[in-house]
Amino acid sequence: MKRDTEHDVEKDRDHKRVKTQKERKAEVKTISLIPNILENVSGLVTGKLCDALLRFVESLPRDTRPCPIKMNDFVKSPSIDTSQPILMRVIFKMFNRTAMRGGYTITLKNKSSNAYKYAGVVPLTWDIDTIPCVDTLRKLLSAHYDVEFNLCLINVMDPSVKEKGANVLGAHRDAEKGLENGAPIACFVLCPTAPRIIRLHWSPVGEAKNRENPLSGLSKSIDIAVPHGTVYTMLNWCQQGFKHQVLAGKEWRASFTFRVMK
Ligand SMILES: O=C(O)CCC(=O)C(=O)O
Repeated sequence: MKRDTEHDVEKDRDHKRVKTQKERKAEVKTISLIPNILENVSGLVTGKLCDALLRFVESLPRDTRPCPIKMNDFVKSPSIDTSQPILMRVIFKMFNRTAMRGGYTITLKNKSSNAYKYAGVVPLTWDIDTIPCVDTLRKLLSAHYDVEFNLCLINVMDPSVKEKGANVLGAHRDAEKGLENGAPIACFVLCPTAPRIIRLHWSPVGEAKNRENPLSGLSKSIDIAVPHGTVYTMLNWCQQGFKHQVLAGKEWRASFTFRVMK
């Protein structure tokens, strides 16, 4: 079949063109998923459960001490009350430098599952099943995807916290060794006032380098506004193909990210 008509060449050129900010903004609402890589599930979590999760997040204490003090006892011998989960900054070493994960995080896991690590560091961890609303969400998602989610990271981003990185989550992939290969990573989102933008960057590693960019070469990244009370799920080789990030926003947001530890 003859393909290189003038029209096709025009079309290709158009596709390869770098998008303007205005065009990217317009895309946010229209591109909502990538088949078999990213999906948005609405209607799975009832209003009642959503409200319970919202109340739970709002009731959580935060480690509000200055960063250098937080750093000293993120892992061991905490000098704060850890009898209940507390939102903490995650601190770890990367390339011999101290790095801090964006937002405030709580790590929850099932009693029987292995510990989660950030660059080799095991953070303070609480049991999922001591928090009934989170455990209900875990069971719902496990049944939906037919896997046993056994780890949940709660992440809160809040623009009213004037601490570096407290309101964003930088581009990263969840390629931690301890995770079950290829299992979905499901993320339930609370953003009662305004949705935040999730950005997915095409950044293939390993075997994904042999794959075609599922964004059809249109773009290196896509922006997605995930609505309040819905779940977005990274499927199959999403982690190998893409990095994901949460952009800064003007309104508070929380997420519950469920993973399967080996
Ligand atoms: O909050 C989100 O949407 C993403 C969370 C995330 O990427 C993570 O927990 O690693």
